Amino acid sequence: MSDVKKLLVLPGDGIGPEVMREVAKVVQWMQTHRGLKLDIAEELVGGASLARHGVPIRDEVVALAREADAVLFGSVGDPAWSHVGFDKRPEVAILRLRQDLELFANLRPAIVFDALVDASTLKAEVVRGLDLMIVRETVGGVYFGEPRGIETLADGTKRGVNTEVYTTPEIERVARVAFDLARVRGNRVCSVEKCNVMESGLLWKEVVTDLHKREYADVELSHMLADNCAMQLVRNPRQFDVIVTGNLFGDILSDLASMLTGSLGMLPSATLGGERADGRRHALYEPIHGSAPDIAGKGIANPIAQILSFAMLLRYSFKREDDAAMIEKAVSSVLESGLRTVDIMSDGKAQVSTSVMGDAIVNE
Ligand code: GGG
Repeated sequence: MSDVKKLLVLPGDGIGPEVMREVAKVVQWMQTHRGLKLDIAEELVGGASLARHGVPIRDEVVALAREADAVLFGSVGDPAWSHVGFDKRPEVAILRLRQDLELFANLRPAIVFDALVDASTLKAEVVRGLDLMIVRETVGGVYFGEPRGIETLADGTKRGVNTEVYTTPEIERVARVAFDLARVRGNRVCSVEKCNVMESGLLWKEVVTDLHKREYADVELSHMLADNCAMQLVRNPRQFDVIVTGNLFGDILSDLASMLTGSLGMLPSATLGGERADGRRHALYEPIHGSAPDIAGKGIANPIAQILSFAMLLRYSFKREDDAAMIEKAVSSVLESGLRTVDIMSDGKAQVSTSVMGDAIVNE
């Protein structure tokens, strides 16, 4: 087997290309100093692809993603395309990659760096040491369930429909990822749904409970309604180790959790999926934040979530734990030194641009 890894880079829209430029510096450093051998391809997705090719993602790009050892994704979303139908929205790029490569388990770690306890929305004593993993299901649920669409009724009013659908295998496979992760972390899983009002939530709870009984009785399992979970994350986030939940709740709860760490610009993610032809797993790495059109082009975006996404790529896809840990340590040291992008700024710290933050992490 060749030790050259195929990496597909998809910067996307808005701040996506800006923060990806900083990752490129880290990638270059790893190639020069750590013997990382990469065959890198870069392609347009999202609004950038719509503008050039008329589609949010081309079939050729999906094929490249299928062949790649890992995909490093930026962010998609562009207000210029907000008026168009769903099949022509920039976000279709990421939804299609998740579906076509069966990227079903999105790992979203929310970790509070010691240097950033004061940047958290919560009091330092509530968040210090927080290390939480949200496992979000990403190819099912209300994002993809049928029927869906907007129809015009006989009286001229319109009706918008989405449907939450989950099957037993879909729930089991993502729960398995959560239980396996818990075993090498704090050994606790909290399964989150809304079984008090939703049939899909009832099935979710039943399937997770059965799987736990059959295969994971050694892991502590609890269940929580999604609304209660949102409240508990703000009240006492350290009660959680691994949270496993559906597509929509996972998206919302992880954005909430990001503010416990200081900023949406701090949270990376890994989305793991189906088997490739060679038996290995497809995987895509992206920050949880979107394209942030309001700050795009200003050189102030925080590149840390994108850089930490590359660290997750090294850990999960390339099995380079030492290199992943080195990047995380560099981020921690730079934050300790007092450098801050504007989103994590607090009194007495030095506000720096996207590229100065990237350079500082590489130097470290
Ligand atoms: N890097 C994440 C990103 O680009 N998000 C855009 C988005 O809206 N994605 C849909 C989703 O993840 O729910």
